[in-house]
Amino acid sequence: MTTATTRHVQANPYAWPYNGDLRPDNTALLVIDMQTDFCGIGGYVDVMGYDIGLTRAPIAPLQRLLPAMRAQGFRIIHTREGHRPDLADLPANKRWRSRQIGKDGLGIGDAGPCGRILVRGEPGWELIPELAPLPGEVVIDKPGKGSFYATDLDMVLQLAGVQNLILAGITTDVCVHTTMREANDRGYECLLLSDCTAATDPANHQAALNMVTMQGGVFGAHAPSSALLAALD
Ligand code: C5J
Repeated sequence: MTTATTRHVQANPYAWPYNGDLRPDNTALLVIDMQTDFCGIGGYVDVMGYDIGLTRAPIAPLQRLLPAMRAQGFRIIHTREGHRPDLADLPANKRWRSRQIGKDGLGIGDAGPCGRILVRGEPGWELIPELAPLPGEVVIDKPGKGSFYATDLDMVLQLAGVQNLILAGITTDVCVHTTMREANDRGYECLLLSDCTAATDPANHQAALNMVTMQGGVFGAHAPSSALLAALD
């Protein structure tokens, strides 16, 4: 489809979106799992021994991007990974694997420095205050890595008429990539923001970006947030 006015982000491997139809009415920004457990002191990623300086890198670019997108009326949706306090939605293998690396064998559901790890309602599970949702912005609670699995995200996007999905948050190689793949299979036109995402391993971040661009953009495209801001200007 072509529209009277077309707008593109200079992205890799193609100018995004493919049809140039980029509007607040048909485009949402999905901010994935910017929770203390993934980027705060004493959270899950910290307990696992990873450098939270890496997973905190998207905060500053997102603090620049969010006001610009909100000012133009773009829909902002946030996600949180987490489990019910009784852990009824935590697969045994996910719990077992999470205990293989954590300090003192701590894993998902166990009490850590920020409360029970990745359990809904605990301090570590909260979205970080620097990127707190505004009133009225949808927050999706997800038990898995993908944001579509066992959530109403697809329904929320469909009812809002969203066709283009811009992905930000952490971690690039796990929850962001899983979500991008899920979204791609559902027909959403996806853009991953390279500086508004991060992984616990910079090589994995780069590999995740490379995977997006295979086969002419098999999952969509990626670009720095500066390219998106330039397109919205
Ligand atoms: C992980 C996520 N890495 N949000 N979750 O376990 O990427």
